[in-house]
Amino acid sequence: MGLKDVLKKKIDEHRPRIAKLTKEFGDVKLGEVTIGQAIGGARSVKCLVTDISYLDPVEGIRFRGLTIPEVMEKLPKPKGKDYPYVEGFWYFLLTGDVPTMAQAEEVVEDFKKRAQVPQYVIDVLRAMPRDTHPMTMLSAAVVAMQRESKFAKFYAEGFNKMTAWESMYEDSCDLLAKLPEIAAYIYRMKYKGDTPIASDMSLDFGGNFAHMMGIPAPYDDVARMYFVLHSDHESGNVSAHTTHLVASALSDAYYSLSAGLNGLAGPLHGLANQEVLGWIQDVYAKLGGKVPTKEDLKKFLWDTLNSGQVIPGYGHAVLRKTDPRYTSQREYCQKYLPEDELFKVVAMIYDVAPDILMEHGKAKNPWPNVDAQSGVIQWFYGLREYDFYTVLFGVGRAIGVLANITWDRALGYPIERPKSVTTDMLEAAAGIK
Ligand code: FAM
Repeated sequence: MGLKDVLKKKIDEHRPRIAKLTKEFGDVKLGEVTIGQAIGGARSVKCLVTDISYLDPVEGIRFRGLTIPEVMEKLPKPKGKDYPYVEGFWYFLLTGDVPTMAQAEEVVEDFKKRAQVPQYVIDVLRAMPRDTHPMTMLSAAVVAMQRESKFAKFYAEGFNKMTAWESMYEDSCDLLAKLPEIAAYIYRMKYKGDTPIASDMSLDFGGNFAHMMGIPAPYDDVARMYFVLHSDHESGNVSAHTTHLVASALSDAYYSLSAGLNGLAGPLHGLANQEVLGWIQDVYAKLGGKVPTKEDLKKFLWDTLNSGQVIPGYGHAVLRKTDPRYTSQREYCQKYLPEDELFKVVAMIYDVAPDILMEHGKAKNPWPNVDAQSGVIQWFYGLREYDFYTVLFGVGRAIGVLANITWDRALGYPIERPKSVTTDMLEAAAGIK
């Protein structure tokens, strides 16, 4: 059975569970909402459902029940490589089943048929001023392709709720398969003297991306690792939630992903990774252009905090321990770039920052998040244009959010519509008016 057939079987099995919960247990309470949560970004309010990933505050992310090390170990990998096929991971996120090598390779071949980027998308990118942020280019390229949407066509020709997921699935595969070329085209056009590299259809998602970026192995494995690590972080984060919200209006995958990417482009979300690397280099430069002593670094971190700034790459809205996505990248660095000076600074920050943040006493989570490490690896392999880092995050994030909106359509989730209240109402609820 191919991916779509396996998915159909899973969807048929899952639908009665949602129907039963809605019909018989719809009034069961999951929690209550405080004034603090209503004002404070709905933090921890349980009002979203996804089975693609779950973020435990202590354990970190699990994809379809597997931890990051388990995913890296169990999923099929290209011959001689350390990290799994992105295509096999897509299979896994959609179905919850670890694919066999044959199943993963079937998706690799399927993606090759879908990968060609229409010329008009290239024309759109070329028409934009070269100093446009690469995230703007990525988002524009995605929404420009909306005319290709099979879901939009399906809707226009007579919508059927039971089969709507099929065209959402087709759009999601089409879109995902094209993202490596779009991202690499933006990179080569913008930063490498307008020298795009043609796609090599003999390669998988990660391999072809590295090839089109013009960065030799093991960057293909870095790309696979990076895309898997950034794919999903349950549904409440800005990029995932935005994609889901827009799709809930029956907007297609192109509209929805483009919107999600716009959220990812914010400095408190995906853009943080470019900021973290800038800060680490600043630490390095200000402390003499060499790996500092622990004492000097401690003083620098205290000065940062005392001047009212945050320690970039540390803290998280949900997590309460070291982000396993950080650990995974740290292990990569320990294996492949242990002598790199920037990595040594990053490792030393990890040694001293948590204690300092605990003593400082503000941050609920003194441990590093995914962004504390990722720029260092990209920098090491010659990808030094910080602005582009969020695009890499965006290609990875697309895997998770597209799997989610395919399932949203399969389970017939309705248009999202939380309720707002006025400040007067909050004051009345608080008993002060
Ligand atoms: N350094 C210093 N102070 C920090 C801190 C840090 N790394 N993280 C949090 N705090 C402070 C925070 O500013 C707040 O202070 P005020 O009460 O004065 O406003 C207090 O601790 C409580 O914040 P929190 O509840 O622990 O964190 P939030 O859930 O509000 O915010 C983050 C979460 C990630 C925005 C925050 O920890 C932060 O600004 N970290 C540094 C920037 C960063 O690494 N961003 C990457 C986010 C990443 F996960 C992603 O989405 N890509």
